[in-house]
Amino acid sequence: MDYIRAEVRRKRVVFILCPLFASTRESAAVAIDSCSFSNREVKCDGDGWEGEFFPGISKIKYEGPSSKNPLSFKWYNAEEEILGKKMKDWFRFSVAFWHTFRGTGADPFGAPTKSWPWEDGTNSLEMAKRRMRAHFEFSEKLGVDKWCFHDKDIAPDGKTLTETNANLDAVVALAKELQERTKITPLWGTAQLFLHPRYMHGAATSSEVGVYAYAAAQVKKAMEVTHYLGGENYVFWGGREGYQTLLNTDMGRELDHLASFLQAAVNYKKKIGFNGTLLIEPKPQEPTKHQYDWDAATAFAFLQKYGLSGEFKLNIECNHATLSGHSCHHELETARINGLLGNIDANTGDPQIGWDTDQFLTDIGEATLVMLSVVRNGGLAPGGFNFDAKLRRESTDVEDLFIAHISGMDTLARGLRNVAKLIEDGSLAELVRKRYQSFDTELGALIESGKADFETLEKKAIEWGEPSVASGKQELSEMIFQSVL
Ligand code: XUL
Ligand code: CO
Repeated sequence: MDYIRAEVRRKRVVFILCPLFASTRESAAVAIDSCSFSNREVKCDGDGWEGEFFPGISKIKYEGPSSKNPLSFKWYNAEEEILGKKMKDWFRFSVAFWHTFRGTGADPFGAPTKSWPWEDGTNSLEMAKRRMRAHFEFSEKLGVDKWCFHDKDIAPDGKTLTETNANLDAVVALAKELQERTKITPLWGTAQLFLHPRYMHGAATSSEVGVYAYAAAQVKKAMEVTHYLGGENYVFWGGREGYQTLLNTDMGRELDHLASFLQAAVNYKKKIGFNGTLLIEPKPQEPTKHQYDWDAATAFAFLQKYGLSGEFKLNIECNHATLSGHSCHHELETARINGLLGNIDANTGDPQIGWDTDQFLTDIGEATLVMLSVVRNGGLAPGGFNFDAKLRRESTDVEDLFIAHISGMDTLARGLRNVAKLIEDGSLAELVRKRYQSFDTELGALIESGKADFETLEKKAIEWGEPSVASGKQELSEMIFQSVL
């Protein structure tokens, strides 16, 4: 299975395509953004890589459940129609640039483990461009036509904000060119407001007004770039919007600041004509002890309090859901019944590990529950499924990047197929309908229209006497659910 590594050879082009800029690598990389494409041969001036990044892998195909080929889909068949929609339209899968192309395998106890052939160990602009080309080739071969990014993982920082923005523009220009050729566009973009030490107290909730302003400038630019690339959503994940101790924290003031920040984002979005959905991604903690967007219900209450409900939806991440003590299904349903289900960061945690392990989802039962919410929601568009998931530290072959995504896509595809079976069978929906049928009555209608006062209800209680209480049929519901897996 390690044949790719053997086949891949780092091929360096020392600016033969661009003699004008041959003096230094960096100057060539800054000046040139154009690539030429022919029969999969991609040549880009100045990024030091010629030919394919994944030469041993061709476009991943659907081969059906009996296939033993790890580089094929067994359950995900993009064009197949299920429940009235093509599978690709139910999912709208996206590759997360930060995990797949910036994930190093490092953990708090150990050094990076990945050594992808295209990486040269630097965070240069040249490297950023080469990596971007690798990303588009990867997604095209995988058959995924969306991607998600943080501003910081696609381009290196400069010495000043102006230089940083210029670096981002240079990489974005290349991304735009690659997008035009591949038809791969951003599901969402975001600003990374948690890595740099300036954000140690938070970004929009920092105690420093200068940091608040800097974060605003960063979000402004990231929104512009997402808009320019045709992104369909924009995400706010408040990694450091929270506290370590309430003893040194004015929580009320910080939440007011966060609301002002998000309102300014709404205003700017309208100003630049960006029609994408703004998404809040709840997470209870990590890196802070307590994050303000704890879970879907907390985020909803926050949006309501500050009059922002109509302007935002939620990006539910399954691993964040379990960190907050809920199931992913609970978080999805909470978002859905409040009209807030906008996107899913598709991943899972480990049942024994208490932190955000960001694993690819492989549990078919879990995937079926996820898809139950998605189908009830009528899909996610303009949102989709972003694989906010990473290879395990110990998975170090290039092909593992493909296998992980294929496995995640197949698992969710099985979930969708199972939901179709559940719907066709109809007995679970019938069980739920029957459970509430006492409300399909005159009194039930009065209650559900909010018109039943306590006097009327007391009269009924006296008239009817002790109510009869039916079985909840939990085991039967579980039996029906199991039967489709
Ligand atoms: C962190 C997380 C982020 C967001 C984007 O737990 O999920 O990657 O999805 O900032
Ligand atoms: Co996420």
